[in-house]
Amino acid sequence: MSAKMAAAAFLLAFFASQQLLARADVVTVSEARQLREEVRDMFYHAFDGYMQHAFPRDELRPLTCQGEDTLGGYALTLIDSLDTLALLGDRERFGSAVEWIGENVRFDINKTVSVFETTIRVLGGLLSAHLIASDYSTGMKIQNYDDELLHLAEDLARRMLPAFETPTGIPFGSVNLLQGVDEHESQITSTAGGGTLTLEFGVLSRLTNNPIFEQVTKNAVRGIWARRSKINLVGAHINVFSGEWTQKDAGIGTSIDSFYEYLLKAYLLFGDDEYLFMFQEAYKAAMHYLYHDPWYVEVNMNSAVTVWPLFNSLQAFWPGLQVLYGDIAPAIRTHAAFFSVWKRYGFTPEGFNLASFSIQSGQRSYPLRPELIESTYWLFKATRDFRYLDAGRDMVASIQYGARCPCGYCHIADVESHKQDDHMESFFLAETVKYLWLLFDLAAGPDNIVENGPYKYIFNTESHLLPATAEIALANEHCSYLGAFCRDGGERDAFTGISSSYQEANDTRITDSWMSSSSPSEAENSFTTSSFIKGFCPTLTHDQKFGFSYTADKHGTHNVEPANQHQSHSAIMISESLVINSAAIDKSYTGQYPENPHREEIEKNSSDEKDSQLVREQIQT
Ligand code: DMJ
Repeated sequence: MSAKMAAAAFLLAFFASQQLLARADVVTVSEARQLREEVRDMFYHAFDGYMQHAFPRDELRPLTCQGEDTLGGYALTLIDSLDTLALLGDRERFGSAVEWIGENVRFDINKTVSVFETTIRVLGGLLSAHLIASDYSTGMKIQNYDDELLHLAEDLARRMLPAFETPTGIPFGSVNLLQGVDEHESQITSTAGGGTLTLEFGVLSRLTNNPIFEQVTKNAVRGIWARRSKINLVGAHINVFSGEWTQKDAGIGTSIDSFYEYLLKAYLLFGDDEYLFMFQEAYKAAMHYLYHDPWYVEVNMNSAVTVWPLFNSLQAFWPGLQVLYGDIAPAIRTHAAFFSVWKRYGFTPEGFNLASFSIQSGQRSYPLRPELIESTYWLFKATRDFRYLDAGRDMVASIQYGARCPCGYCHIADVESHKQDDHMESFFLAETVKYLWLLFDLAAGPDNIVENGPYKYIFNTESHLLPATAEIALANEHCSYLGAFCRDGGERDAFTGISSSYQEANDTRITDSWMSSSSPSEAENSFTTSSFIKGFCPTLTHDQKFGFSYTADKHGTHNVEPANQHQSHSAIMISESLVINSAAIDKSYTGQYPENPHREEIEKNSSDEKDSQLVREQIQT
C-alpha cells in the first residue's frame, strides 16, 4: 500500500514537472493583453448576467437565468463584485453599485447568517469598496460619497458581535442579524470560521476608532491558538463553549485554510507581531507534519498520524501564501503538483486521493474556485516566469470551454464528465476572475491599483483589497510582504518606506539567488535582527519574541498569558512533558509518504480511539 502510494505520488510529481517543462507555446506580452481582455469579457458576461437575471437576489443561477438568496438576501454578488469593478476601472458601474447599496441594503433583518461568510464576503466587500470610493489617490473616488458603506459595515459588524460571547472567545458559526445568537445554535465551529475575521474587523476598528472589533477577533484567534496540540497543529472543528476539538484532523485545506492565511496577513497589514509569532510556529508545524513534498496530507493533530492522503482544492491557496512568506521553492513545487491535477481533468476536483491517484468519491465537483489561480498569480508576481501565464491561459480555456453557460459561469458538477451545475458562487466575480485579470494585467502592463497604486494591498480571503494606509497599518514598523522583500538587500528600502516608486514597493519579484534558499529561516540567518521594530526585515528568533507566554496546563492546553510588553527576551515556557512528547512523536515520524510506519504503535498509545477508528475507515475508503 505504502509503496503504491509513494509510486503514485512520484508519478504525479514527475508528470507535473514534465508539463511545466514543456514550454513550446509560451504566452507573449501581446497575448497576455488579449487574455486580459478575454478575462474582462468573462467578468461582464457573468456580472451582466447576474444584474439582469438575479439582482437583487444573492447569487445567479446561470443555467436557468434566475436568482437565489444564499446568504442574507442582500445582493451578495453585487457587494462581492465591487472592488473588481473598481480594479477594472469601471467608474460608472462601480459608482452606481456603491450608490445603490448605500441606499438599499439594510442589515436589520431577521436572517441567521454565517459569521465567516458574512465577514469575508460582505464586510470585506463593503470595506474595500469604501476605502476605494473615499480616496482620491485610488483614481476611483466617488463624488458625493459620504461613507455610506462604512456605516453599513459598522452596523453589520455590530450585529455579529453577539456571536463572540462564548467562554473561549471563539465565535459561534452563525448569528441572527436581528436577534443575536439563536437559542439552538450549534456550539461547533470550524477553525477557519473562528480564525478568519481579524483583517475585516481590524480594519473596521482602525477606521472607526473603536477597538472592540479588533479585540474580539484577536481574542478568537488566541482562543484557537491556545488550544493547539503539543505539536502546534490545530484541528478542523472545535466546540466554542468547552474548547474541545470535535474534529481533530489537521491540514491546510478544508475548514482550516484561512486560519493560517490570516495569521500572516494580519501581521502584514497591522504590523502586530503576535500574529507573526503564531504564524511562524504554525507554519513550521505544518511544513513538518503535513508536507510530503510536494503534497500536503491531513494528520491527527495530536499524533501526527496521516488520516487523509488527499489533495483538496482549498489547499491550493497555500503556495500563494508561501510567496508572501518568502518560501518560494516549495511553493513552486506544490503549485506544479496541484496544477497537474487541473491539467488531468481540466479543473481541480474538490478532492483528489493521493493513494488511489483518483478523484475522491463524492468530491468530483469544481465550484469555480479561485485558489489555484490565486497561487498562480502570486508565483508569477514573484518569479515573472512565463510558465505561470501558460498555466493561467489553460485555466481560462477550461473555464471558457467547460463552465461558460447562458447567463454566466456554471459550477462543474463532475470534473470528468464536465456536467454543469446551475450555480455561480459570488466568489467567482470577487476572486476567480480578479486573480486571472491581475495575472494577465501584470504581464501586459500593468495598469491597476494593486501593482501601481498608492499603497500595498493585502487581499482578504475573498480577495477584497485592504490597503496598508497609514490609518490602517503601522507604517514603517513592520516588514510588509515579509519574505518577498527580505531576500534582496537592494529592495530593503521598499518596506522601510523609502521606496523610489509605488510600483517598486508593490513588486514581489524574486531573483534567482532567492530560489536557492528553501525556507525563510535560512534567509533569516543572514540578516541582522536587532532593528525589527524599526522596520527592517523581521528575523525574530524565539528569544526575541515578546508579548505572550505560552504554557501548557495539566490537560496539555496552552494558556495564553499577557506578558510584560517591555521585556526584551521571550517568555516562552514549554513544560518538560510537552517537550518529551513532541520529541517522541518527532522520532517516530519518519516523514515517509504517505503512511507513518509506526502508525499502529502510535495509535495503540494514543488516547484518541475514535480518531484511530476514523483513520482506518478513511484509509480503507
Ligand atoms: C471563498 O469564499 C474564500 O476564498 C474562502 O477562503 C474559501 N472558499 C471560497 C473560495 O473557494
